[in-house]
Amino acid sequence: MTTTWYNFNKMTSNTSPFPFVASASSEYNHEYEAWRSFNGARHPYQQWVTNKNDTEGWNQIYVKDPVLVNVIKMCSGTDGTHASGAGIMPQWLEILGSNDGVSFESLGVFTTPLWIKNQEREFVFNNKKLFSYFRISVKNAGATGWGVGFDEVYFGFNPDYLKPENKTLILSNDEYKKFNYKTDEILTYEKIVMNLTSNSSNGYEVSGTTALTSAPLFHVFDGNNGTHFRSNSGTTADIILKLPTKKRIGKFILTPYASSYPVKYGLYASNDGVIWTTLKEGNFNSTGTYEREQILDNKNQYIYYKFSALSNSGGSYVYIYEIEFFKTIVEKNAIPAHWSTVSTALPTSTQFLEQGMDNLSPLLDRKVTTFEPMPMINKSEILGVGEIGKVFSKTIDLKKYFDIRSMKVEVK
Ligand SMILES: [Ca+2]
Ligand SMILES: [Ca+2]
Repeated sequence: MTTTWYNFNKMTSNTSPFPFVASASSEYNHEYEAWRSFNGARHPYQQWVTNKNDTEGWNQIYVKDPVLVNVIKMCSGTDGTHASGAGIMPQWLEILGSNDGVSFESLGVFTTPLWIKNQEREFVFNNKKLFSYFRISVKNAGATGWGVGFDEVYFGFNPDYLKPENKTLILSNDEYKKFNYKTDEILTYEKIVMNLTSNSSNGYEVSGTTALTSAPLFHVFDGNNGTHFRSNSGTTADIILKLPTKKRIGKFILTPYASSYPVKYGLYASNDGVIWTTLKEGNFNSTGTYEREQILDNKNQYIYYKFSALSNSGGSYVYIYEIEFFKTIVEKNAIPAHWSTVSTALPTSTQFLEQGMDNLSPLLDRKVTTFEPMPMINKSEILGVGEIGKVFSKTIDLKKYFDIRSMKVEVK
């Protein structure tokens, strides 16, 4: 299901519109107040930043009616090079919720790579509680002459992000078993250090589109963000890298030149240099000279990888500073769904509550109580002809089942 984003990002001051209130640990100056991170607009002068040189702080919003939030989207500004733009963004953040603005509960802690301009990152956390205050605590390494902050944060809810409670305890073949959901594999990435000094060096081979003599192909693999490749002519380019040995490449980062950089791109893999498998195709949708990181859904090892610039941002060349490839390392394998044995003996009540059922208290709590005396109604008219006596009745409907332990009838 898609994420529902709450309509909080409409603030025009720290206290408007009513009843929203934004506040922060500190504010750089009147152009960088707390509310500017909840105003739906992006830098310049549309973001919150702490006091100069602070490396940590917090910003919070009060939204009055408690809501369920389990994802935030944090955005950087439109300024990529200036410290006030991407430079103020946090490398560590904690999301907290509160209903009194005093006592806060931690909902999630994250670390992030460095930010680039115009970037949006979503942070998902497992929260089932409603809150009316949301605080984002942030830290960074310190942007020269600036503090730490963020341009915009949106708050959302997605039911898919709610982790199911595992209450699957069953008795099967004299064993108490529970169901274990599928887990994803955990991947990390390790940079392949190439530091090429020619198109054929260190065991690597680079080929592709004809390059300008002063800006050869291997410049994108020389580990230097100041040296670039420039195609001789044309708005497309191919750069083919042959590795010394097969590797599972799972990520690449492209550092584009300031102009004529790739916009539409493809990343392909091959083991013979003839038949190519598409690993990813897409568009770099922002401008400027910064890194563009792409994760690849690649489960195989290949010896050839090809980056193709399928269109460029203008001009009749393709310029690229650097392409870094990263090898995938599987930290933890995926585990398929399965049943596991919890106990061969009758589980304890704690095990039942944790793994087999919800606590039904107070719904089914039992207590002994005494009703107020109730007068009965004379129903003697139901007696048939010739029958002698008196009949009294009273109907009690408590809308639920209960035991009658004793009953006392008094006749007055
Ligand atoms: Ca903003
Ligand atoms: Ca380079």
